[in-house]
Amino acid sequence: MKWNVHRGDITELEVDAIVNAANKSLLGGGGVDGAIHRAAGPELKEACRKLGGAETGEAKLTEGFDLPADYVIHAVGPVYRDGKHGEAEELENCYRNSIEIAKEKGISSIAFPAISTGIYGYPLEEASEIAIRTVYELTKDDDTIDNVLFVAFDDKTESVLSDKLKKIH
Ligand code: AR6
Repeated sequence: MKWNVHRGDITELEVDAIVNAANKSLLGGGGVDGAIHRAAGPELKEACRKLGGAETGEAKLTEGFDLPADYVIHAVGPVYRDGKHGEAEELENCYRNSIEIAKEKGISSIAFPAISTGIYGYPLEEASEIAIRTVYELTKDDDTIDNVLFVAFDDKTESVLSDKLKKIH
């Protein structure tokens, strides 16, 4: 099966690419971003410095360095305000742009964290709906990407993502 919810730490996954829930500086931070930078080692930060930051909704690629994953796709999720400031479109763009990079690179397995649902405060139900719908639509007819993992770090995220995934296919 192509799409699965995986409960665990994204930094441990042996996939072609993991996606990072980054901020606009792309220089690291807390949450999953901090975990990815710690596991990848200091070379990741050096590589990120050369990217010159990114806008909300954008995604940029680096190697994975000490991670089991070959690549990291750094996507900048929106900070949630009230849902009326283009947050949904920006979140959708994170997933869309990450998939686009994966296709360009010929990546066959990719893992996503629940972008924006931690420190950035995006309501979990809505963010999960956007994540699953966007990724499913962009990969269902694609031959290159054959394994997509939606990574949940806690019970609630696991149950909401699993629910949304069941409903879509
Ligand atoms: N593996 C998988 N998921 C994780 C891990 C992990 N190791 N650690 C946390 N999560 P967050 P955001 C989950 O806050 O909301 C950073 O400072 C977490 O439980 O990491 O997009 C950046 O630099 C939640 O479900 O990202 C930005 O400034 C999900 O990952 C800001 O946080 C996203 O939570 C981005 O905030």
